[in-house]
Amino acid sequence: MSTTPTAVITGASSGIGAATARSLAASGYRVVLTARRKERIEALAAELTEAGHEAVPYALDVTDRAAVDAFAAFLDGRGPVHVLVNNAGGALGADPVSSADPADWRTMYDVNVLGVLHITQALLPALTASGEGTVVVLSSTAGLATYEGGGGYVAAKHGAHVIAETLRLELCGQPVRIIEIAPGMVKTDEFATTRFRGDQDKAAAVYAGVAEPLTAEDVADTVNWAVTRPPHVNIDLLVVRPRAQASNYKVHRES
Ligand code: 8X3
Repeated sequence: MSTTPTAVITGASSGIGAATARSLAASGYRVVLTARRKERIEALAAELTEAGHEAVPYALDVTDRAAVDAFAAFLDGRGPVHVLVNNAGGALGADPVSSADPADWRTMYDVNVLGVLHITQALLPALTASGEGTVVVLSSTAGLATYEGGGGYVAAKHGAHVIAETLRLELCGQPVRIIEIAPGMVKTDEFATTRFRGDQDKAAAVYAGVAEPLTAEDVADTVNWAVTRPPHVNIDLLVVRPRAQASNYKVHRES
């Protein structure tokens, strides 16, 4: 059986997930790429394989518990899992609490909270079997503080933050560490566009005048650093923002 460590990345089809997959593959991990969009993860797996890395694509919706259990069964017998990067997530809408659509909140809770719960529960045996497992929860600065219009996303990301905090307590003494990475403003192809349902003007306004928002690669680099610390070192929580952002609502914009 291969001695190459295995890293599973959710939401690996684009943005931070894809960048994290590339980064961990370059660091010698066999990467298992999961996302709903099969063609995208197949293309990324082909790119990584072409570059001499080990990459396995597996189409998966983390909100579907039965599908997550089937994925865990697929991995079973293929060796332990060393790293799980819970990256799948996202925002939908920026409405005030008074008028937000509960359906958006449900969707955000499903992917940002239950998605993390499903796959972390399902892969914990394989992570424990590695003898030095690492669970990364990519939360957000929205998981630590609130802002107007953040409503449902802030609530969901607080949920992801609480999962990380609680798991760290519950797994203390077991060979699995829990790392939470909380990025602030990251400019990716899809985050703001998805949030504003394809409205490019609203999406662009999020980053307007900000000289250098973080990139997906910046966050991937942070994830890579955290997971490649020696196994006894636990980076509990790491907040990463662009220099131009001092808080979710204090952003320097050049006019
Ligand atoms: C993204 C950060 O400020 O859009 O997770 O909520 S923010």
